Amino acid sequence: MKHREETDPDVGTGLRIREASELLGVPAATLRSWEHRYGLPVTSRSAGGHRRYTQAALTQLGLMRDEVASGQKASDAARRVRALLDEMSPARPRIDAVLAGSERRDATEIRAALEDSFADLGLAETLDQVVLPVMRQIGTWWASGRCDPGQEQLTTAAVRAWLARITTLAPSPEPDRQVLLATGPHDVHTLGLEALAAVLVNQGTSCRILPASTPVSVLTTEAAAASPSAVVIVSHLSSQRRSAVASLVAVAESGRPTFYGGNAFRSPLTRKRVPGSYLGERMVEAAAMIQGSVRTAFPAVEQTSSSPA
Ligand code: B12
Repeated sequence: MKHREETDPDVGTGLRIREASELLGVPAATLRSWEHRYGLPVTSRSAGGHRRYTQAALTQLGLMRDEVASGQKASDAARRVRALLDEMSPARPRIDAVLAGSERRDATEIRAALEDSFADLGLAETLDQVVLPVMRQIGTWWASGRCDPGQEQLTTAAVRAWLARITTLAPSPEPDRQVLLATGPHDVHTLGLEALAAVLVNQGTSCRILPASTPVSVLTTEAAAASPSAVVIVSHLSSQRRSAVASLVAVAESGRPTFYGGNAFRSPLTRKRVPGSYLGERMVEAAAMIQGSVRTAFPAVEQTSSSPA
């Protein structure tokens, strides 16, 4: 008898798991486990819900296989693969320019490098290919002692200031489509939210970011008062994931479209029984998911704005 996946009429883009497994010489169960444990790669799914492996996913898995074959523990291999992918990115010179400013502790240089990247690559690519890899690198340097708290804080402040500028300079968004964004109750990592807000605002959706470490009570009060068309919760600290899930539960109970993301939810195991939709790793795709729900909530506004003049 044929496997259900083989008879699935929906052929999405990319290889099926069996084909990827044969091509890479890695058992399908191992491919599933790498995705579950390390989010590597985050596969797209067919309409029938089956994994599809794109060329980019196969490249990541090939690197992972080689790292593991060289004797690395799978968790260390996953870390190295992420670093290698950043190295291979065509945005590498832009990343290096921002990091050079960071090493010189020059906030103006950091912002100028981001501005150059924006002019060259656009907002989406600058966020996903430059800003996030830079922050990951800063995190790695911080953890290894190469970067002290002063350098980390200066870099974070410069990046946030640039994001604020990009957001402020965007054309005025639709006031009746608001997305409410917050961190978990014990998490101060707002930068990812600020990056997402920059994309949403530039797409015409207004955003309100609540102050860091938002208590559940503040979140629910604000959500009830503002009636946002979507709520986003981000958490980076694995130790504080539970409290972020409590925020998600509280918002989801009110029936509002709820989304979440961040390092604390990277592996699929951490997303089990979490209410709401996981936003994934890329800001642009996350914004597209949210815009989808905003459009459903405001179909009339969408029709008016997209009809020919
Ligand atoms: C900047 C930063 C800070 C700043 C935050 C400033 C701010 N306003 O945001 C400051 C200095 C305040 C800070 C404090 C701390 N931090 Co900190 N911080 C970081 C750093 C360098 C970047 C954070 C960030 O913006 N990440 C976003 C991107 C760069 O992360 P990413 O891995 O690429 O994320 C992927 C996905 O999760 C997803 N994603 C991430 N964010 C979002 C957001 C949205 C909306 C979407 C859709 C997707 C998405 O996309 C990415 C692509 O795959 C990270 C390093 C890191 N790798 O994240 C550490 C990091 C998150 N911090 C860490 C720690 C431990 C701390 C402190 C506890 C340190 C301390 N001892 O004081 C405190 C925590 C305080 C608290 N209660 O929250 C650890 C967390 C470890 C863990 N897994 O729990 C990290 C990972 C550093 C490390 N290597 O150990 N931090």
